[in-house]
Amino acid sequence: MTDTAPDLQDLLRDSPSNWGKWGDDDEVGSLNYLGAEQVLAGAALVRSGKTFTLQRLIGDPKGDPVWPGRAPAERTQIRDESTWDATDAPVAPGGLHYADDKIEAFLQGSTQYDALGHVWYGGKIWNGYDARTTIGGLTKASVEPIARRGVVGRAVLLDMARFRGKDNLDAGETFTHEDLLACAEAQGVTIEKRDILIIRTNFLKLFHDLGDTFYKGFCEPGLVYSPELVQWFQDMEIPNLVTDTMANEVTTDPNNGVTLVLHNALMRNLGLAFTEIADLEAYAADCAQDGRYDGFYVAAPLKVHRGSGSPVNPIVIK
Ligand code: UVW
Repeated sequence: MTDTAPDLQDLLRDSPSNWGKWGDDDEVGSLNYLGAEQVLAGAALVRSGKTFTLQRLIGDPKGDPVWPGRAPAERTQIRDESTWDATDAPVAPGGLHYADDKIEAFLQGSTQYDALGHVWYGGKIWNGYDARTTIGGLTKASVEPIARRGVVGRAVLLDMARFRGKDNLDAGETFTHEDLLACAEAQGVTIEKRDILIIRTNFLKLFHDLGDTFYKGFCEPGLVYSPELVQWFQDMEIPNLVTDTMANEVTTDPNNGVTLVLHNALMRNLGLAFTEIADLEAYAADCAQDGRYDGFYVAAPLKVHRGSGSPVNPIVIK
């Protein structure tokens, strides 16, 4: 926070809230907007059978982009053919050999769903639960209820990089809901109520292009807070925001100096699910080629007890 940055409690004092809307015990928030009608509308978009997986590779030989303070996943080989070079190697009847490995990973260190209780201010997380329910692992609004439910519906890709005629958006570059609408119009697609929004910036291309200097003055591009933007998300009943950046929004709001305002205005207050670090390249190239920017989206993070997030490999089917 800069010296002059307002407190989130003051900035978002009059911001809309969905706390209590789906009951006092709700833990999946705006995903409640995705009912049978939305699933069927999404499924009805399947025409070509083309599928696109949106997860970035874990253990990319070129490196895995992670939010500052997190480390990329480390995979360790536990057993492989060399295990059986040892004289005390395990012997299975029939001569079975096998490979085993494990990863040590931040649950938010790859393409991921955030739990609704992942961020907060003022001592309260989503739905008004006490922030102390996060201590030692989330007992409220963890990623587990999202994982149990799954996320299925109509998705619209908004290719902001192509719309702005760029390979990738620049550090700190912002856009608003009005820009999303202009992008949709240029792409010939309509954003409907309860759509899952997928936004492409291709910013993380720079992680590999720039190497060590990538994190200097770190500020991702993305959506920027305004009361009108929050109200638009509320009116449109958007259940899920998916982007190819680490945090789905401009890191530091250029208008007020606050970090990750929308995590709070959209996730904490409205209950919007956030999906981050998606790989949208093959999918976006196909949309640009066939001109179809809507598709059937299916995703489920892993069922991690008390987890504040979880890796995911969403699929879009056209
Ligand atoms: C933070 O909110 C710090 O991280 P993420 O971008 O994973 O939501």
